[in-house]
Amino acid sequence: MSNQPVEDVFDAVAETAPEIRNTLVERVGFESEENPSGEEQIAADVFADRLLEERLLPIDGIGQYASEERDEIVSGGEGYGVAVDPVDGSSNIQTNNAAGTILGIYDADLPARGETLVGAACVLYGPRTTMIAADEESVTEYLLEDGDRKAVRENVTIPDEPDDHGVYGFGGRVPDWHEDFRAYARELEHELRLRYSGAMIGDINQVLTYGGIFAYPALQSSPQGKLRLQYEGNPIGYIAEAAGGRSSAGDRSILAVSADDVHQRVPVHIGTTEYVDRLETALD
Ligand code: FDP
Repeated sequence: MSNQPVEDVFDAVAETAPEIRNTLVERVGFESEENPSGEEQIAADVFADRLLEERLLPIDGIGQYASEERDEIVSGGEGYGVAVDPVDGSSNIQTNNAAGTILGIYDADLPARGETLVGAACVLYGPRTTMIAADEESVTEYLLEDGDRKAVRENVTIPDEPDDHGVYGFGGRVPDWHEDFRAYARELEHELRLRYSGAMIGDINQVLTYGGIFAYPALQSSPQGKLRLQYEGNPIGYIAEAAGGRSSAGDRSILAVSADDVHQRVPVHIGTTEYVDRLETALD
């Protein structure tokens, strides 16, 4: 049985995606403000955030809206909490490369553990606008056109034995990685092809298609890495696990990490089970 608020959120994202895509063309300038993580905001970040709040919060069964672009969680009554990264990979906009939108729908007050997720979705603004959406029953890839979503891949699963096409992509500067992570990356150089786009969604879509592993690991300068738990690590971890892969914060599923702050960061390792298992062994 489908979960109506979750379906309504997926519909609203499909309806909003063309407008966000247009804004990536029109609003590429920087704002004077920084977001709560201290990063520069582009006008598209702010616009997409307001649009998504306006479309998602009024949905029946949605009670809270949080996003990368604002300090406070907004309340709108009873229901699930939605945490959103309105424009993921915004630094790619300047160079005309891939960007995305990510969101997680939690059956709990935000900030919440990933184990309380009841749905998650990520939109990729590439040559085509697509959305991978997972709920408690399935993972589906949709083509988003004219405000509608059309399923193009049912039961998305991460290949568990990547052949020649398997990929890896790791964020952060190599000298800033911990030694054990660096050694693990060295091993993979012999097995997988390097793909790193600077937008998590672009890289995750490659891993979901070809198999392999994406990571933004703990850094010596930032023990929790860069990516945010509520609107990046958890939703993408949920999609990957629902697609038969694994997520890890280094020693356990990202979904098991306790949430204390809506903007907290988490080391992210996501992909084919074998590679995430090996990563955990390497970091042990
Ligand atoms: P961005 O800051 O451009 O929005 O959200 C964080 C993120 O992009 C991810 O999409 C991406 O994987 C990562 O940061 C890229 O970080 P680096 O520039 O450090 O590689």
